[in-house]
Amino acid sequence: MKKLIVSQSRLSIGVVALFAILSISISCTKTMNTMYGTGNGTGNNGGSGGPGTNEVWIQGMAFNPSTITVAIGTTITWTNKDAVSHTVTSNSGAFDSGIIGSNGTHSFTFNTAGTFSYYCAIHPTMTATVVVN
Ligand SMILES: [Cu+2]
Repeated sequence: MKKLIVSQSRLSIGVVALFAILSISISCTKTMNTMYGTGNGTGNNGGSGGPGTNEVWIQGMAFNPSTITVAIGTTITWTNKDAVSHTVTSNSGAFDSGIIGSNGTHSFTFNTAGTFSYYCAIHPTMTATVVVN
């Protein structure tokens, strides 16, 4: 009888530990989404080494910020900080930069509200979003 009780309590500890691990990993995922999902539309002016307002840097094979939110009529400028060429290509065909060489820039004015997904045609795993409202 005593042995049975011991093994039951071990089982409950195991179940509790499992739930604790699960909830920790779930909250980690949520934190990651918060950190990387929304991006930073305002950027960092003032020489801190990040993209300025209405700017997207293409750096380290990624668009930074990955989501930028602007008002209708805003011109966004992409700057290629990488050594390799990239493109800024709309999934819907709304815009396409063509090849942007290293240190090159491309600007586009968004006159229509909406969510515009885009990617790099050379490296299609590079994806990002412009939200216009
Ligand atoms: Cu690319």
